[in-house]
Amino acid sequence: MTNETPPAPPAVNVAVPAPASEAAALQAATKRSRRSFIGLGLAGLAGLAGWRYLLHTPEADGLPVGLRNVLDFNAQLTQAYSKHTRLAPEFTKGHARRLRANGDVGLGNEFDPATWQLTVQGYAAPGAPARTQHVTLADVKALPRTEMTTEFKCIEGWSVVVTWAGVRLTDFLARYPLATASGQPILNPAAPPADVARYASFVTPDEAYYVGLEQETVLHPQTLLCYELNGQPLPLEHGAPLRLVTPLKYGIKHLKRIGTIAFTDTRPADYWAERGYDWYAGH
Ligand SMILES: Nc1nc2c(c(=O)[nH]1)N[C@H]1C(S)=C(S)[C@@H](COP(=O)(O)O)O[C@H]1N2
Ligand SMILES: [Mo]
Repeated sequence: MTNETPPAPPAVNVAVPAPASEAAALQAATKRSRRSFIGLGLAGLAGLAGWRYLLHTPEADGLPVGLRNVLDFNAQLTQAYSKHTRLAPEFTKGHARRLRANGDVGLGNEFDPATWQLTVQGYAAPGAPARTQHVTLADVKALPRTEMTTEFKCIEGWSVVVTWAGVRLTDFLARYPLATASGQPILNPAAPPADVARYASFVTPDEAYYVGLEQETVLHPQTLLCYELNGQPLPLEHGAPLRLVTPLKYGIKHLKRIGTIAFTDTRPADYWAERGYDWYAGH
């Protein structure tokens, strides 16, 4: 399929119901994220309504007391929020099911997986020389292996639980430090260096399919470069030798057959965003 049709009512393809604990975890996660959004929304409204009052209270630390309180509250809020980096629910491997192949833009036959290399274009500050590195599949497989069983959701309205294996993008960037302008590695993704590129772009070798990710997703622990699906080497139609997996986003972002990754400060072109879908494609 090369066409995305408007979403049908969500249908979850899990043949066996998730055990109580997993189902409960999923429900709790949904409630939690809803609550935090409501909380942030109310805080925003209160901020607007109280703005004039805050600026007319007596001073503390050279700042109106009201404003000082708000700054402290905001710092707490930011901390509380980023401490709970949202994770997609994970399942036990027994819940994994077959994944259909969907979307073949950029997967033409003029391609030899045996000679494939990943091209990585480092983030270069304006005026600085470009840094480009070529990485083989063996190089990628030599990095720490991460496995996860998550729900894959296509924007067309179907979803299926599958097991992925590959390398975390952050583990890749610890070894190939191309996301920072200075070339320093990202050792702690929760507190990245100040000069990390704001975006990464992923493009097929023939440049026909392309997606962009914002920094938060680049650094997310469940963003993987995958070479295995359901315990088998990744098949060509699913994006061999290497594909992107990011389970907080719809399938449109899971680019198959990565040719080039580039780090940039400008929002990269995105195949389906150009065709009317949301650029972030989160769910
Ligand atoms: N190169 C490439 N990657 C792609 C697509 C595509 O057309 N070309 N389609 C996307 C869409 S819309 C979906 S739903 C998933 C499907 O992945 P699968 O074929 O492994 O199920 O791949 C995504 N990645
Ligand atoms: Mo899709």
